[in-house]
Amino acid sequence: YIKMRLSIIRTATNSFARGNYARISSSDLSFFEKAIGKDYVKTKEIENYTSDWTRQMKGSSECVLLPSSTEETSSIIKYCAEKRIAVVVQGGNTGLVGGATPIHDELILSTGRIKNNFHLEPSSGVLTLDAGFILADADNRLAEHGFMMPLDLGAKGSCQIGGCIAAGAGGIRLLRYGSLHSHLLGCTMVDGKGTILNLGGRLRKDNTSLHTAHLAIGSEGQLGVVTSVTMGVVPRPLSILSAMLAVSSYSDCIRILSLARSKLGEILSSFELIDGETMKCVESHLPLKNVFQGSHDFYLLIETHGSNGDHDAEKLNQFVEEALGMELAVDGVAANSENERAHMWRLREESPIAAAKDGYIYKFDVSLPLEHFYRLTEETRDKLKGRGRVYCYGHLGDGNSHLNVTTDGEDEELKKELSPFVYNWVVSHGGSISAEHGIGQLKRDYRSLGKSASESSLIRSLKGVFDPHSILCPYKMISTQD
Ligand code: 2HG
Ligand code: ZN
Repeated sequence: YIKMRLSIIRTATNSFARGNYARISSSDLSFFEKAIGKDYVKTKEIENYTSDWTRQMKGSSECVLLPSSTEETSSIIKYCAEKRIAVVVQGGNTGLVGGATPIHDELILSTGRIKNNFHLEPSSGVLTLDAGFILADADNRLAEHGFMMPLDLGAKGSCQIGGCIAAGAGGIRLLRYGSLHSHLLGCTMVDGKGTILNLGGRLRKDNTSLHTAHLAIGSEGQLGVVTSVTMGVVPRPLSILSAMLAVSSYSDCIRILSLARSKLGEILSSFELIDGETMKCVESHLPLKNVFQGSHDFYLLIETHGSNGDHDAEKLNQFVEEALGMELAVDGVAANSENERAHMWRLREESPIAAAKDGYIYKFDVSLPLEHFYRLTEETRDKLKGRGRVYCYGHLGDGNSHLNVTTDGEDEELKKELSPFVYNWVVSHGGSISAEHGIGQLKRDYRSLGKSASESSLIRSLKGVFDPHSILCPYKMISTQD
C-alpha cells in the first residue's frame, strides 16, 4: 500500500502559454497565513507537490496551501478569484495524467488536512467523510463496522477520497459494485468563486432535482474543490476468493468472461487480464513468479466477494473446472491461502511497475468494446514492427485496457506517431481515450476526440458557471486558455 516511486517518463509537453493570471505577492502570502495559519502556507521544500508521484511530470509553484476545512478552502478560493490567482487542486497526488501537477506557477491547494468529519450511518450504509481521508484509512475504519469502500485501487494507501471523486477513479472492483456514480449521493464543493455548494444529500433515492453532485465525478478540480463526500458503502464480504486461469486466445478470454458472469453471478467482483508479454516482463523485472508452469498468451485473475466461504469456493471451483473442461482455459489454479491470493494480485497490481522498469514508457488507459479490446494491442505491435515492446493488462470485465509501450531510449519519431495512432484507433472503434485515469495534462491535446461539438460547448458553459474567472486547474481538461 505504499506509494511507489517509479521512473515513468511522460510524454506530456509543458508548452501551454501562461494565462493572464496574477503572480503571488507577499501580501497574498500574508492573507493566506491569516486565513489558515502560518504553518500551512508552504513556500519551501514543496517538490512533493510540484511533481507528480513519479517525479517525471514536473511543474512549479510559489506556494502550497493546506486548509483544514471547507470554510478555509472557501476563503482561499474567494481571495484567489478576486485577485485572479490560478490554483491547482491536489489530493494524494497519485494521478497518472498530471491533473494535479501545476504547469506554470499555479498555487497548489492540497486537501490533505481536510479530514475532520467521518460519519457512518450503519442502518443505511451511508457515509459522509471529508475529502482528505485516505482511501485505505477510510476502508479500515469502515471494517470496524462490517462495511467496505466500494472502490479499490493500487494507490489506496495514498489517494484521498476527494481526489478519487475528482479523478473519477475506477479500480479493480467496479465490475461488482459499479462506478462512483452508483455510490456518490452528495458532496460539498467550493466553486471557482469560493461559494460553498452543498450538492445532493444523504438519501439513497432523491429525484427532486438534477444530480449535481455527479458533476464532481471526473471533474479534475476544474469546477470546484471537493471538500466533503457522501456516499453509499457496501457490506464487507465475509469470503474473498481468487483464482487464475491460463488461456491461449483472446476469444477464449471473452468466452470465459461470459461463463464467469453466468456461473459466478453476483459474487464475481474482479475479472482482470494480464497478457503473456506482460507476465514475462513482470517475471524479468520483479522478484515475482508466474503461478503457472511455462508461459501462456493470456492470464485471467478472477475474484469473488460473497457471504459464505464454502458456497463461494464450490462455485469458483466448479467455474474453473468448467472453463478447463470446455477447453477455454489451458490451466487454472485457485488461491488456497491469503498469501497465494496476495501473490496473484501482486502479479496484476505490479504489472505497471514492471512495465515502467522495462524502459522509456508510453502509457495508455482506454475503454474499448470487448470485440476490439485486444486488437488494439495486436495492431499496435504490427505498427511498431519491433520498434517497441507492447504490454496489455487491465480490467477486462470493464472493457478497460492499460496498453503500455516501452522502448530502450526516447524515440522522437515514435512519440509523434503513437498517441495519435492509439487514440484515433480507439475512437474509431467506439472506445474512449481515457477509461479511468482522466485527461489532466497528458491527454489534453486529444481531449475533444470522440466528443461532439455540442457536448464540448456545454462543458465550457458549465465551466463558466462554476469558475467564471477560470482560475481552477488551468491548461488541462477544460481549458479556456485556447
Ligand atoms: C492499474 O489498473 C492502474 O493498475 C494503473 O490503473 C495502470 O499504470 C497503469 O498502466
Ligand atoms: Zn486500472
